[in-house]
Amino acid sequence: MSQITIALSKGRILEESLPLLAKLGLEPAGDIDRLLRVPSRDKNVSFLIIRPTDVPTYVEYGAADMGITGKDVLMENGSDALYEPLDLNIARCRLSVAARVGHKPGNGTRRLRVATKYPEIARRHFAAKGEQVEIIKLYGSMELAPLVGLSDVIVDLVATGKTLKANGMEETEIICQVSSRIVVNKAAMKMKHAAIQDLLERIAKVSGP
Ligand code: PRT
Ligand code: MG
Repeated sequence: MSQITIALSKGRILEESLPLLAKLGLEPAGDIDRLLRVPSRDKNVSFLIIRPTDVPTYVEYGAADMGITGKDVLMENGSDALYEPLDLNIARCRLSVAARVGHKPGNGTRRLRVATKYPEIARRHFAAKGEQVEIIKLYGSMELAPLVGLSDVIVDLVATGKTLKANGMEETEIICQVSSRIVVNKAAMKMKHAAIQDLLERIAKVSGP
């Protein structure tokens, strides 16, 4: 049986990945809060615990055979080098445009300023509508930007909408729905076909819509 390395996304995706893996008897066997590399209860499977944004890189270069990360991450970074065979339907949220409540942006003469951790997704979204915008790249706390005049709108993930509401903001457009996906290295898909196919089938059974 081939050895399979799976790159897991730290944080909220990990929290929702663990119960799913547990159903397959694939719990990490080690301290996932500290270790970056953890064996599983199945001796043929081991895990890397890394940031969601790093998962595509590890899988693309074959440092991991497969991985779990958010569709937002895959859309932003372009995932042509990876197979994306499975939607896990976990860590569900949406990518939205949001603005301050009551401030309808985009009527001014200057270009709309968009603050976001997702410059590519934002650029494509507004370009598709024929809107020239100025993108301001941030690494977190996007909700702050319109409140202090850094931007007119933000493009960010929304789940319950509580964070927007707490900051006096509201969604003005939904760009797309987001959930976590399995990605697979293309060479591994060929070289370790049986093992990966078997895993994918088992995961598909426990990741209902
Ligand atoms: O390493 P990196 O910085 O990329 O990741 P991170 O440290 O931000 O990781 P983490 O744990 O936040 O997980 C990010 C991934 O979880 C995203 O890439 C999504 O695929 C997924 N996800 C699902 C979410 C949310 N739901 C979500 N609600 N990521 C972030 N949020 C934010 C949201 O933007 C808001 O600020 O959580 C806050 C609460 O949302 P509300 O709407 O419920 O208030
Ligand atoms: Mg975060």
